Amino acid sequence: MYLVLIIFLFICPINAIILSQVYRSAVYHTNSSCARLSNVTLAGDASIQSCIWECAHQDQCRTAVYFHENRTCLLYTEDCQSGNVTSSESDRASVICYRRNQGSHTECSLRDWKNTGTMSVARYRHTASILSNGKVLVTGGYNGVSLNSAELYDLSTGNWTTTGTMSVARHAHTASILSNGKVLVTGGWTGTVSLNSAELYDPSSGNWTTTGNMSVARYYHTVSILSNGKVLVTGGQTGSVSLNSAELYDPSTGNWTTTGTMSVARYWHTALILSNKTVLVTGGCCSINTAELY
Ligand SMILES: *[C@@H]1O[C@H](CO)[C@@H](O)[C@H](O)[C@H]1NC(C)=O
Ligand SMILES: *[C@@H]1O[C@H](CO)[C@@H](O)[C@H](O)[C@H]1NC(C)=O
Ligand SMILES: *[C@@H]1O[C@H](CO)[C@@H](O)[C@H](O)[C@H]1NC(C)=O
Ligand SMILES: *[C@@H]1O[C@H](CO)[C@@H](O)[C@H](O)[C@H]1NC(C)=O
Ligand SMILES: *[C@@H]1O[C@H](CO)[C@@H](O)[C@H](O)[C@H]1NC(C)=O
Ligand SMILES: *[C@@H]1O[C@H](CO)[C@@H](O)[C@H](O)[C@H]1NC(C)=O
Ligand SMILES: *[C@@H]1O[C@H](CO)[C@@H](O)[C@H](O)[C@H]1NC(C)=O
Ligand SMILES: *[C@@H]1O[C@H](CO)[C@@H](O)[C@H](O)[C@H]1NC(C)=O
Ligand SMILES: CC(=O)N[C@H]1CO[C@H](CO)[C@@H](O)[C@@H]1O
Repeated sequence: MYLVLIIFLFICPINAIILSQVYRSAVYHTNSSCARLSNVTLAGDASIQSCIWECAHQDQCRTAVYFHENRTCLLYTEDCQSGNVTSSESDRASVICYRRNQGSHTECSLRDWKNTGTMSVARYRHTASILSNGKVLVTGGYNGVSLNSAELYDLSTGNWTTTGTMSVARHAHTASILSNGKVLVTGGWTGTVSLNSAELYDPSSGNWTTTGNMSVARYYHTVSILSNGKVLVTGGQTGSVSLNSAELYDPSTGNWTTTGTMSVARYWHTALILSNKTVLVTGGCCSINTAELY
């Protein structure tokens, strides 16, 4: 039986958050699906201190379990003394219990779904972007008509407020955060025509300004912010025609230039920036299994 009670007190120096106790060896299970925060396999020379550090730096962590054999650190939202984290009495492990200060106390149920503020307008095929100030900007979309409105979500209150209106109603468009903090909205569909226009949202004023037009009107396209700050737009549809063209936006001039075309016309495809800074484009409508690099 492993239930040896090893009690030692550990005062965490970080942010004065925590008093913790490490108290026994066993494998621990939790019976609520929301309770597991993450598991981290620590580097070869890592110790239990690294597991404590991981828990200390996750706001919701209240229990950490460190497996000595494989140096795996599991983090839970549940209080280890609640009875919801239970022992299976097998492998050698240490359980770290955190008692967080008042105010940082969180319940497992935070991981469930709950309602928050309601937008002023119902919308789909809209965009949502996290601004550098932490607020969320939602733009355009469709709800029977194409929308030009935009709203801001304030996570500290859970409320939405309307903000500046785009010059054009659009859905199936894109929104991207530029390195200067502004939001670039491109293209889209009005319901009757595809759009070549682009607009910039300034979070500090809540205003929109138009910027250069793309050379091609497009919707269902992709946008990637390149490491040099320029913005790559690929493919999409114009009217009912699928596009293989790509264009670059320069935020310093507000102008677009065309760049190399893809080998295949694509819409509803994906574009990702790889760790070596090339752009990987995959698939697209319809039945395209090819991928290409920019
Ligand atoms: C580490 O060991 C524990 C106990 O044997 C096991 O439950 C866990 O799955 C292991 N983790 C990994 C990542 O292998
Ligand atoms: C145990 O988990 C259940 C469901 O997640 C929760 O309702 C209950 O409050 C938890 N018990 C304690 C003592 O935390
Ligand atoms: C889950 O934890 C609660 C609270 O400790 C307990 O009452 C319940 O029986 C547990 N459920 C299962 C399936 O272990
Ligand atoms: C958020 O909205 C609710 C409901 O309209 C209101 O009662 C509350 O005062 C608002 N909070 C803030 C901080 O505006
Ligand atoms: C920009 O925002 C400011 C402050 O919110 C407002 O006074 C001004 O009228 C706006 N300008 C435009 C062009 O919308
Ligand atoms: C962008 O295109 C629209 C029509 O699609 C036109 O009205 C507008 O003047 C153009 N803007 C610029 C900056 O060229
Ligand atoms: C941007 O485009 C405008 C209008 O086509 C042009 O007058 C201007 O010279 C361009 N700026 C740059 C830096 O290319
Ligand atoms: C990045 O990775 C791709 C895929 O392996 C490769 O084709 C490309 O040459 C790489 N680019 C650079 C700059 O290393
Ligand atoms: C023990 C455990 O839960 N391991 C999981 C850690 O996370 C990886 C990836 O999320 C899972 O594949 C492991 O099963």
